[in-house]
Amino acid sequence: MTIHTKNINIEEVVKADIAHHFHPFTDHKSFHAGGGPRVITHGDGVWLWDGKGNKLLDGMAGLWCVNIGYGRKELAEVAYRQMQDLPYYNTFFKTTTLPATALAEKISSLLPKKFEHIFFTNSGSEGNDTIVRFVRHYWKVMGKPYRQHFIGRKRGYHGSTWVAANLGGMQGMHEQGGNLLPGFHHIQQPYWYDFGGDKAPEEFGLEAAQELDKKILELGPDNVAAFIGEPIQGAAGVLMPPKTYWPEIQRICRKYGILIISDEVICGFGRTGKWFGFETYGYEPDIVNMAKGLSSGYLPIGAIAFSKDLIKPFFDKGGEFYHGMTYDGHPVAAAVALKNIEILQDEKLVEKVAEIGPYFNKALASLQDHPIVGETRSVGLIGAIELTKNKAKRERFKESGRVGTICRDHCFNNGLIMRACWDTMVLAPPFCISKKEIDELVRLARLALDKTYADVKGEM
Ligand code: PXG
Repeated sequence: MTIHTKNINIEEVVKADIAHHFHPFTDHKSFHAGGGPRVITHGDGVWLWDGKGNKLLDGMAGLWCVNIGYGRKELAEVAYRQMQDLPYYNTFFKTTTLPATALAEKISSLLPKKFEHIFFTNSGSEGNDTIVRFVRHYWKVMGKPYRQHFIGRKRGYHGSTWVAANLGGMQGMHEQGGNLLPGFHHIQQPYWYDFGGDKAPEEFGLEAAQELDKKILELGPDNVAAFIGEPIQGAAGVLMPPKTYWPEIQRICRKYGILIISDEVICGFGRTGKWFGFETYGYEPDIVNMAKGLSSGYLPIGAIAFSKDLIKPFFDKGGEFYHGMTYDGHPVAAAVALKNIEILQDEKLVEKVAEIGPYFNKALASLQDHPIVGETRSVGLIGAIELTKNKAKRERFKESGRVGTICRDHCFNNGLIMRACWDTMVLAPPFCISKKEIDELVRLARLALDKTYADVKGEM
């Protein structure tokens, strides 16, 4: 491994970072008071190293994206070759490059037959912005310009650009950026742990889906353009809907002729043990948004699949979709994504996620005896651990997010990266994780839970 950190003074890097780097999703006061960033220098498989030489098990695959794991030289080699052949050309104005076309064909081959066409973006947020423009324009082309409204879920995460943030249901984000945009609505999430009470999860799933029916009737069915959902709500805390939820959502959308958008930015490309989350949850969307796992995060690239029914009017009627970003289908990112998919296929990594999923589930379930663990859940290689004050009542600690942050910090200090979404600890390790590494992950998680318990015992 070539690691270019030998001659680097990490203290200098930290100083420079504090002086010049304005970070996303970071509390700036505690960032400065806490001594600045942890500098991640290199990675291999499921492991990362920081500038102080600490080795960390990355239970989050970066930000839910490094699915094939760190240190895959093949991707670097493909990028190097493509940069020499053609570092950039655009896909506007009836032009393409070899990797962009090959990737569109490849993504289409992984999806149900009706998804023949792929639009490229550079991130999940751009994908969702693109989808909103496309869908509203589509309905106009179809002679129904009044179909303007989008329905998503509370705490749904669809990105950080302003349209994507409106599409999502994160209150904290809505409070920053001025007036909310018109036409975006959010229904309760199908989160049995918090909202299910004494109901069986399946019954609760059906009930949660009825929220959509109610919202559609409130807005007027003809005014609704689309429903958007993540198969599993990732950033909300890996909220896995009961099995009954998505088929009922699909039934309701079909009843009113409303489009279904599956935001597969986290679930896509194998995370749940199938290529796409909609396969795991038994529904078929009209539009699929993808990013993250498409390139395993090695380079930024996103993609949207539109069903042929949505594309056809554009072919029939002509006219431009006045939309596109300079780097759509960037040849180097596309070449890397193609290689990433080739690795997923050749090494049968999606099948591996399905195979190791039950082991991961059982390993997480072994934490259920812990006094502050209220529930563990997972599918494939995405999971969560609920922190609770009272197991039987599924009671939350005071000040949402405080105990989760304590636990996250203990994890970090113990050599495990596990994220906290409020007081839900979440995990999405790289697909190359071994059973031995899962055991180690759970051992480190238990250690952090023990330390967290010691900190908050007095409140229980
Ligand atoms: N949709 C979903 C479902 C996502 O999870 C996006 C869209 C936006 O993608 P980009 O590439 O624009 O970031 C995401 C991104 C977190 C966290 O804290 C989650 C994401 C991004 C950053 C942080 O869990 N998801």
